[in-house]
Amino acid sequence: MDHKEGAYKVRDLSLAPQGRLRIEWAESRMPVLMSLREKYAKLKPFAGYKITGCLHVTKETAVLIETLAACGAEVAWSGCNPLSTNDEVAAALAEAGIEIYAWHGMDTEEFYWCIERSIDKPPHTTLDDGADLIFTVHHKYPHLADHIIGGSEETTTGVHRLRAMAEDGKLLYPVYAVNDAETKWDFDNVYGTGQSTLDGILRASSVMLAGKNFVVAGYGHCGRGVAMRAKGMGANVIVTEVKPTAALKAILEGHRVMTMEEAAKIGDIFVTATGMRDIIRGEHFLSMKEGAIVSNTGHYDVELNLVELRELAVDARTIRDNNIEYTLENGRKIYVLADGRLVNLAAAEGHPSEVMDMSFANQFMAHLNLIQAHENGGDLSPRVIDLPEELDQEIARIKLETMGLEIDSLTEEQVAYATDYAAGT
Ligand code: ARJ
Repeated sequence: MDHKEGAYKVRDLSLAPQGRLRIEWAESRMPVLMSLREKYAKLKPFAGYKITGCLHVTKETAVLIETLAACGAEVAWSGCNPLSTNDEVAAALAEAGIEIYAWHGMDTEEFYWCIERSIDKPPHTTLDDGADLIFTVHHKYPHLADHIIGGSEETTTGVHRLRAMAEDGKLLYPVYAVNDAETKWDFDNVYGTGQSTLDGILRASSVMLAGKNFVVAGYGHCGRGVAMRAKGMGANVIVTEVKPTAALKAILEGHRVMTMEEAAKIGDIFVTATGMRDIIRGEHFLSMKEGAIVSNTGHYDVELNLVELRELAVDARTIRDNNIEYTLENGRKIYVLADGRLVNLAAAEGHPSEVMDMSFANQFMAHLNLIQAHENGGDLSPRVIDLPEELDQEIARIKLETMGLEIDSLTEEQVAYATDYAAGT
């Protein structure tokens, strides 16, 4: 492990050149974020501010980190999942002088050690995916909140928890719900998760999807994307849900809907995307077919109850990277991918750069808004804040432009018609 006290801790600094190539590849596919870099690198709006982030250390995240740094920020970073760090990318960031504490395969104690090092020098803003950094500040170092202007949160699970915290009056500073921007959840969560989850399952298993019973637990935005792409590959998709409207959407989309108890008996491949714990439990593992493949794509590793699985297993061995074969008392074999951690980031590279481009443009703007509110006496009361709708349109507009696409605009008559309450049949 390469560790320079106070500056970085990564797996192996000599991996930096490979990491740099990956980052350059991502840059070439992230035109919106790169255009923000070009625009604000001249103005240096983050000069004099420290931004601490806790988000998967991938090539896309590196483009965000280096954009913040190019715009004047002092950046410190840790990964938000023990299995999602790309060691090459982490090395390249350390070599570029970023304060980074992240390596693939860390344990829980090391995970929190990394977060704590990233706030040894108090940040002005925090950037989370899953809220572990902001919770560490709130639960263990609440005095830091006096120094912190605000934060941002990347994902659905994190935003849910922060809203609950705000309702209880426990939130100490304002947090932008980046996840809730349309150019985040309606793209990253759907098309990003759809592609990267299948990518992770395929890298870890290399199985044929066509003709398989593919069970998706949870038909939120992430589950919808996974189901759509699995269907496109020829799988027979089965959806399990607890929410009536979500189940209805799944059935009208052409998927089958049933309980997990029923799905467990016939599924070949399982993916959880619910944000809830214990979706697949001991009783389900026991009723599965020989050779069933089980994975999770939700943020936390609580959706598969692997404690119960391990109790039921008489044998376990790693059969391929990110794929453990459990032999049950009943003689059947069950394959668990990426230890039940988010399979798209642990077994593949996460969402493609093209979609993270928009998510991270929102992140960048959230921090810019916080700093500007701080400098201009804006409202910084503790609450969960939505990004403005105009920003979604602006990000989508730049994205379309970089894709070489043009769209129509309304004529003056059409604009007037839209609000003309005298018009009718
Ligand atoms: C960094 C990624 C990537 C990637 O935006 C996505 C989200 O909400 C997550 C929940 O933890 C994962 C995050 N994500 C997906 N792909 N973050 N780089 N390539």
